[in-house]
Amino acid sequence: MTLYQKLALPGKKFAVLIDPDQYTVQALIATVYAAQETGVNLILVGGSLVSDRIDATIELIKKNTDVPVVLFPGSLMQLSNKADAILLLSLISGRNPDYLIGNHVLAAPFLKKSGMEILPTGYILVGEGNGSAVEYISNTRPIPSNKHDIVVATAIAGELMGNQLIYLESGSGACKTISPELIREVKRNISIPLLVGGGIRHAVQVQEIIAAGADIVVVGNAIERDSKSLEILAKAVHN
Ligand code: 1GP
Repeated sequence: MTLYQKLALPGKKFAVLIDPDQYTVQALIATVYAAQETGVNLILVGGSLVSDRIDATIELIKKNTDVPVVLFPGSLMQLSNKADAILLLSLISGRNPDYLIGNHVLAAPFLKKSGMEILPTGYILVGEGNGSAVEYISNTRPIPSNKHDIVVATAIAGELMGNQLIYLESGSGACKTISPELIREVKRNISIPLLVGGGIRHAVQVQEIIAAGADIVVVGNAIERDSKSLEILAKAVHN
């Protein structure tokens, strides 16, 4: 069974995002063990700016767990063929051609050769334009969070264009997570799995996001800051 087929199976999934720069080797191994123990479904690896070698981080993770490792590349510098799969992100909330096709062309020969599973993902940045790292680095504007109709239309377009996943992103460390109302509306209008991430810190937020229809909840920052939250948030997803 491919990873995508597993992701599309019924049941809520929990993805932990590892930004290699934010972990010591020891902390990374501890987090990976905790991920394995608590039934984390995916480990995403990436960040807006990464100075550490992605390959080494992925190899270390894979040595310590069999949880699938998926690249979540912030740029072409974060490509690796060591992961199980890659979120091939199209930043469809934005209008920067590099993040819609340019980088994909540059990466395509490498990705084809890598043999990794490719997960085409419509990536939708939502927020008030308060300067998230994704917004700044990608040089795109997010869709304002009260413009539900535009977010929904963007998600529908993402699916119609052949993406296999839709990712609603409010930006790493965001003060406001994607609202349950917006998740509900997007979910009602698409038939592919929906990832939601950005600013999720508490179990109650996870429960609301899951209840609204998210299929995969992504958490990075909260776990970097406090390793105990991994267990609490994983329970909130799976219970
Ligand atoms: C960022 O959605 C992810 O791309 C995770 O966000 O780091 O705020 O959990 P956090």
